[in-house]
Amino acid sequence: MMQTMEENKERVILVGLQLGRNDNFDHEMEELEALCDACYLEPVFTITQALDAPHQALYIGTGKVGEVKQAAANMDADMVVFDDSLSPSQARNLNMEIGLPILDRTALILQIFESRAQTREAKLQVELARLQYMLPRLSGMGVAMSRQGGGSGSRSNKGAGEKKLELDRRYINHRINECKKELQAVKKNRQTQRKSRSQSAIPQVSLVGYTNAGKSTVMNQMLSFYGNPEVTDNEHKKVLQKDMLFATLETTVRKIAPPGRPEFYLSDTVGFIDKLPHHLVDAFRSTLEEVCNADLLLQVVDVSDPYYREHMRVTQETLKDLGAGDIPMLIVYNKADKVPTFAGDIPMVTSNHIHMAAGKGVGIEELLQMIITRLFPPEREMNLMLPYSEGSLLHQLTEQGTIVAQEYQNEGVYVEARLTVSTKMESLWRQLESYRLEK
Ligand SMILES: Nc1nc2c(ncn2[C@@H]2O[C@H](COP(=O)(O)OP(=O)(O)OP(=O)(O)O)[C@@H](O)[C@H]2O)c(=O)[nH]1
Ligand SMILES: [Mg+2]
Repeated sequence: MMQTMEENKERVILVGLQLGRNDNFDHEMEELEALCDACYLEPVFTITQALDAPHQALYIGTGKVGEVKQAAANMDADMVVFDDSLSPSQARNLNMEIGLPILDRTALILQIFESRAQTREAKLQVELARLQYMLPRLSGMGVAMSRQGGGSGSRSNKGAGEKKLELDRRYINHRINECKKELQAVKKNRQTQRKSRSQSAIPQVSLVGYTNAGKSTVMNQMLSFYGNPEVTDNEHKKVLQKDMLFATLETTVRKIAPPGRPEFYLSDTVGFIDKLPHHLVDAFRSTLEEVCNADLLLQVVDVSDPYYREHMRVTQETLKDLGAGDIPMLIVYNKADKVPTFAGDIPMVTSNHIHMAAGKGVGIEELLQMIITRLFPPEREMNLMLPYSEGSLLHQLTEQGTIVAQEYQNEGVYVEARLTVSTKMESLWRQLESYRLEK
């Protein structure tokens, strides 16, 4: 089966444009190859150009277009793949100049998402993103078609092509609305499930990070070590982990219940990538809502990837985009077994990061301990005499701590309370200090 896939691979020319001083360019080109691979396309030749700004009509310079055309003929290529997103008119011009189908990075990512989508929701989300991607590109095609139809462009005298374009556009808009409506319904259902989870007071932890970093592997190891003992089939609760881009497209939430220790929910979701098309981010917003509602994020990083810092930057930016930029986070430097300097010395733990190897089951216990310390910081008791003028301080303590006993006396309010010892509470501890009865 795989054999035939290999044989049928379409041959593509890769074209990359290095803009200004882009240090990340090599990485982007390598990633483009990996994206092609995931789409069963075989890169047979690469052409790059350095420019200060993309050519407005053709993205690359006119001379380069000739070079691409020549290379495509020499290498018997089926398509040309560009490294960034092309504007609809650039794609159309390039197609006319080169005479082969033109794909850009966005189209590749859409295609991968389409082939991976399993659930109704994921399928709808990808379809929505695809339709939104097509809409402006349709009009590009329409210009050519309306010329064929001989239409002048005036309202009363439309060419056949232009009429067809309008019908296509109407159909796409109609389908966009249908997708949105269906998604709304699916979303409601999931929100109800999430509501019951968030009301249960069990904290929620979300795995996030660049695609292929090992998020699903961490999830599966947590399930193997500490899956919910109430369900006997933790094996069935596992998610797909695989060495490919975007193995995961759905959000999965599982309960982690380590014996004798507090439980929490852990969610695994779609990974991020540089220049993730914004239609896709928008379309997957509801899938990613789980992330926005988390009490703690675990950012999984493939520390063996030479570009892992770049991946962390992209992850941080995407989280910010989603409105999850301020949620507390632990950094999981995964695949440390592949880095010679760490290999003999894992797991390695500090207060907010860990070097581990989820794939080898190394560091899972340590990671669990870090999560629990973060989610359930230790509490200390205190006795206070708060003057009546400190009403707002008492209010803060009621909100953020636990009041064990409280009595209104002449000199003020006598309070016995518990408050967590954590950096978040530092300022409150400081303000309460002078009213404590015993230190
Ligand atoms: N060497 C090594 N490989 C690992 C480790 N953890 C995960 N892997 C491998 O890395 C690949 C990707 O793992 P996944 O868990 O599917 O990655 P993911 O972050 O869920 O990826 P997407 O769902 O595609 O975004 C798989 O082939 C894993 O077996 C590790 O600690 N060491
Ligand atoms: Mg995954």
